[in-house]
Amino acid sequence: MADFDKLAAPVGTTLDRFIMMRQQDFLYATGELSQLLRDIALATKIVNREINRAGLINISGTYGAINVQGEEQQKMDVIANIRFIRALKNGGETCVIASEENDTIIDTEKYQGRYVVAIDPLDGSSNIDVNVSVGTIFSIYRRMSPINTPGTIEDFMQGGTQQVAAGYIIFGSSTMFVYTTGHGVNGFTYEHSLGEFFLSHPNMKIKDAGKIYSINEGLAMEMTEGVKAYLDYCKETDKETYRPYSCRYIGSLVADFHRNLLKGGIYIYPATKKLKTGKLRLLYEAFPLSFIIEQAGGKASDGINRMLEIKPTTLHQRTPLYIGSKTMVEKAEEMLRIHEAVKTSPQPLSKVERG
Ligand code: P6P
Repeated sequence: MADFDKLAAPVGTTLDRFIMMRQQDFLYATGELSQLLRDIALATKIVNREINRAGLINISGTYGAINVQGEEQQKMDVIANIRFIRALKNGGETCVIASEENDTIIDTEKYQGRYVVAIDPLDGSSNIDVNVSVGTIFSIYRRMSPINTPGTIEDFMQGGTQQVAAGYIIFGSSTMFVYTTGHGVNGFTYEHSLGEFFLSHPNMKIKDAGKIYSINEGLAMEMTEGVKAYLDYCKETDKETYRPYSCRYIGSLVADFHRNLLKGGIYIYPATKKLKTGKLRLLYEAFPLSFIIEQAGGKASDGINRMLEIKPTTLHQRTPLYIGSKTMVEKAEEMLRIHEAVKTSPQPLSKVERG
């Protein structure tokens, strides 16, 4: 009977059905945001297929161009970018797109679209050649610009607290689609044989305290005293706070973030001597992951200011990123305050910037 029970077991809730079921959660429940999320999921399935056979169809390696980040584009960067842009254009709900791979905003010519999407189509793509997990990160806002006109760059300058949805896809040992619309975080695992995402991680929450820290310690000499003090803290022995922590750094933001979300931990990409405002991008990396981590009970900052309240000024601006378990991020922030002179910035008094 066991085999029969297994055969007859329900397959679970698909992403499509979950999005439709939760549609009433959205302030503007007219189905457009649901359709947008489905458009992203469709492109994800296509990208997933290509990543899984990258070594077989000669799409590993570099494309032979440098993107706006000054980074060498991988072939899969270009393919993923094309796939997501095309899916969003054809879906019709998005009037304008900001992509890590494009210098300027992308006009979809769908001026009825009420949403704008900022996306990192394939973060960590240089890892594909060595079979390490990679990911896509997206952030969605309602447009500010008038309907029936082209979307504008101001549509992307609303600030992290104005996101209506955010998510990531991790292409790893399994492919998962994780997203929030401000009503908790839910994770879906891709069933290749059915071509569907199924709810596998309902209502995801991060532990207040973990024992994993993720940072490129090879850059430690370029980091500030506060960060170095926190790294020393991570290595000290203290049973009450599970120290010494384990250092786990995959070199793929989505993979490190996802592991920390499931197990507890902190990911740090700080300011360095070379990258004075950090390496990671505010609009399509830090903001969406910060929305998700706060919805999961965690915390995200630039080391001083709440990440979601950072004021965006340019499309590809970078930011230091401290993100993960609440008490671990707070400890890192405390170390920065103790070890680094802080000066008031032109921002409101409640905001300070490192010296
Ligand atoms: P580094 C990948 O290029 C990425 O943007 C993130 O996915 C990753 O966490 C980080 O950069 C790795 O950077 O300087 O440690 O190689």
